[in-house]
Amino acid sequence: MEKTFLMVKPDGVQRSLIGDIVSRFEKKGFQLVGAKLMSIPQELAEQHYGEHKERPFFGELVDFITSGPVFAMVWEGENVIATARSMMGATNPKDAAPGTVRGDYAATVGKNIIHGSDSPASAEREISLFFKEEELVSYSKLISEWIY
Ligand code: IDP
Repeated sequence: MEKTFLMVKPDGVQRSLIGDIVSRFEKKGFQLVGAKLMSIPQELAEQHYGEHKERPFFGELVDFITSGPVFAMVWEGENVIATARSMMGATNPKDAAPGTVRGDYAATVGKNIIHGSDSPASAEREISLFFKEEELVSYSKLISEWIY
């Protein structure tokens, strides 16, 4: 089963959106297999956003993601990587469709509430950056046979 890394960013935590966001993915039928509220150390933030190192907003991005606690999660399900991205909405909330997390709750690209891995390679990389193997839980739910 595919896994992805999702994270409620500091703005989403401050705005009390953890429960709503978890609920959306649960109701969709995905399964939570790891979660923690944490403060991101500077070095982890720089690694996580390493692909944006040369972008003009990199410093701002690292400052923002380390500015308060985040809620880091690993979700499991069929096609969860791509489906979670579409449930998050476009990176810039002005382009995000209503019904998506960013479309419903965010107003600017710098404070867009949620992060989600954009490919199988980034999911693997980000899960291992944020979680130790023993922090992920493997379990089955009887409801799965009504989803798949
Ligand atoms: P994603 O989060 O939808 O995958 P990325 O292009 O990987 O989007 O960008 C990472 C994060 O960097 C975005 O979620 C957003 O918070 C921030 N970001 C992207 N473009 C800009 C920008 O032009 N100004 C400020 N922040 C930006």
